[in-house]
Amino acid sequence: MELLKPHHLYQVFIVVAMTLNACEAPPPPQGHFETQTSIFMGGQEQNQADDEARKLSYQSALDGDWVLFSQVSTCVDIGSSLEQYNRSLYLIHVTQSAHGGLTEVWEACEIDLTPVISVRAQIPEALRQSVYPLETRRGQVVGTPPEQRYTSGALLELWGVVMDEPLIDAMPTTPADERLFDMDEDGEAGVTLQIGDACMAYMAQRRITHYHGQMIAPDRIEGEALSVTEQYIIDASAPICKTSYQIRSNPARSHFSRVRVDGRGGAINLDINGDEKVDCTEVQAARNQLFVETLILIELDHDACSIE
Ligand SMILES: [Ca+2]
Ligand SMILES: [Ca+2]
Repeated sequence: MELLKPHHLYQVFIVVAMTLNACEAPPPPQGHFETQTSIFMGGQEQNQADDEARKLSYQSALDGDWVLFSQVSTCVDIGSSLEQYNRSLYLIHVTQSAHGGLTEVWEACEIDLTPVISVRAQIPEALRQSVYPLETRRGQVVGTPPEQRYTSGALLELWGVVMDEPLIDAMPTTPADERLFDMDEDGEAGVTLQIGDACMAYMAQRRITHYHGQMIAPDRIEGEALSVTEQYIIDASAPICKTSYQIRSNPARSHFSRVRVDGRGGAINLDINGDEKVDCTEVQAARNQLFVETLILIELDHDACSIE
């Protein structure tokens, strides 16, 4: 990686904090997971014999609870071009209509941003709770198992700003914009993002994502994440965190994997406490089973963000 001048380091802090998107070409879908058996049986209580006997079956609809792991690449242009990943874990409750229309409620259980030059931006819990859950109503599933394709509705993640037409309207560009509001209720405009140990940025963000994929197993969908993020820094706790920077979407390196987690059709069942629903606590308790040993993280590659 190219060396950055010291003043660039702080610029990076800010960008990292703000950037919630992704940059490059993921391997083919099957490459992200090991075999189905190892994924869904590995950490469960069933013994090896049960695992081998376990069969997955296609359901008549996607209804139920799913976990989606999203790896979205964004290119950050600060002197040189750097790649940053937003790796988010969503818990999604799906209702499917007879024609395949999908209503999906998205809870963000985790939002992790990769560090930029060793500085990591963090999403405070107050921010996360103020934004989610979100609902999309324009998703769709088409085709007949096992040849089914999925598209999500536009997942509109608006932080600290309201819009009449979120897909179309321009982002605020001045602190006086009346669409900005103290969404996380901390007394500061917009939402507050922690930028390493350096400072807090008070900002607004719009992230629009469409997930397009195909079912590769009765309990699994994989595909691409088409995502664009825009940010507006309203203010900051220190001047160094108040500068805005250019970021670029990078769909070629943005990917998602999604698994059913409600036990239907032989899928893993994360409803540990038996209350007929899956929550983020249960998802996070099973986090290692779901992804760490089976999912290939797309590694940062700053060269993938270079502009020839
Ligand atoms: Ca605020
Ligand atoms: Ca439960």
